[in-house]
Amino acid sequence: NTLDDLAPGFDNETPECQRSYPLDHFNKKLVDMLEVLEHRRELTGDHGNALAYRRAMSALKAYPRDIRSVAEARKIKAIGPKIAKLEYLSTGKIKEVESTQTDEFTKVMDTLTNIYGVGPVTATHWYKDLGYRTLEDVRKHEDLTEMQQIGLKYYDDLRQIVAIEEAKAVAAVVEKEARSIKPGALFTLVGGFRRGKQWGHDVDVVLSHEEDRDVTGFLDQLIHNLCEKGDQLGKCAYSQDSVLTAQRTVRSTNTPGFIKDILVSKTPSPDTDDEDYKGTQDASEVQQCLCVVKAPGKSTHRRMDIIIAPREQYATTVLGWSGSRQYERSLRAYARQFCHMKLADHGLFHAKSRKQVPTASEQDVFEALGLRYIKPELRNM
Ligand code: DCP
Ligand code: MG
Repeated sequence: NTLDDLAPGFDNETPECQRSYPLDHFNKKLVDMLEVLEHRRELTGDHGNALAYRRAMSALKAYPRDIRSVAEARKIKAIGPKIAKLEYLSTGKIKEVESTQTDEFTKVMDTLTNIYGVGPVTATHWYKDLGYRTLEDVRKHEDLTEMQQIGLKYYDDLRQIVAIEEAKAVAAVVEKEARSIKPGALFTLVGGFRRGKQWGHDVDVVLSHEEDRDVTGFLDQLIHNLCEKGDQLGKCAYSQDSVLTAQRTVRSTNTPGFIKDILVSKTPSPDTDDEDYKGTQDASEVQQCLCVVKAPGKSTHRRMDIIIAPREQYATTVLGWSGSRQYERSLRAYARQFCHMKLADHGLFHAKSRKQVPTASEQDVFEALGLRYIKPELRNM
């Protein structure tokens, strides 16, 4: 099942999570077009076809040369006949991609789903049932969630992409403040930047420290300091108590410091497949603060995710937040299907006994799954 005559080293039987996905690959143009189609299928609720496109894209990203013919595409297991037959391989174009780019539904859906807190289901309802077409229409909507209100408020800023230099500067503010609270704090810039991307849509960081298993106090203190301190160094509008109680369930808005608004600050809810694990030892103690920040001296607001995990859950949290989303999915599916283990942000567990497998590093996780280590730069699946 190797394609040695065409693409030496590419084997159809290699598990998805054992392939290398460099940022630059040979089939970028085709993958970009398939992404448009995949996105459109998701928007119209055609999840099965969207998944088929994602599978094909994953294989193409790992494929060691540009695909040159339908026959070649057909040899790749993840590429079904429908995708292989796309006119791209003869014309270099895909008609549906071109028509999609000028299609009103897609344009409006993009506008609406670019509001933080608005997913495809809400956007479709607004488009089809309420006839919304513009942000002005949305602003008149009476039942916007707080998250959507914040999303609208920073709409233009949050659409601007973040360069890695700014991401590092933003991350450094948090790292410094965290170390002023806990000198030995562990800190990793995760997300796309860890995978070598030069641009991203937000800044994701994961923190930990060796001391307590309960990291809520650490996160509360960090959020408090970051809400209070910023380039304006104004008086904090919130007493420490109100921040500490407010941020656990709701959010703080219009704070004078580095953190401007808090979208979510809580323990993430368990995965949907977590029903079996309720009340067992593998409850997540990972805490998160999803917020909007403004770096000192900058004028554009940025989305930032600050994640804190106890030391025992740090490696898997770093792994889980390093992405890509698709790579995480493939790794978790592998753990489930071939190792009878559950891999989550908060740890690696034996599925049956629910006992945690100690993992001090990402390497430990791959090793426990019997896998070759794939470094972050090769996880751009
Ligand atoms: N993630 C997660 N749980 C969430 C959100 C994200 O586990 N609620 C994970 C999946 C992603 C990673 O964290 O792989 C980072 O999420 P982003 O959406 O920020 O994705 P990237 O950083 O890869 O992309 P971008 O460069 O667009 O920011
Ligand atoms: Mg990111």
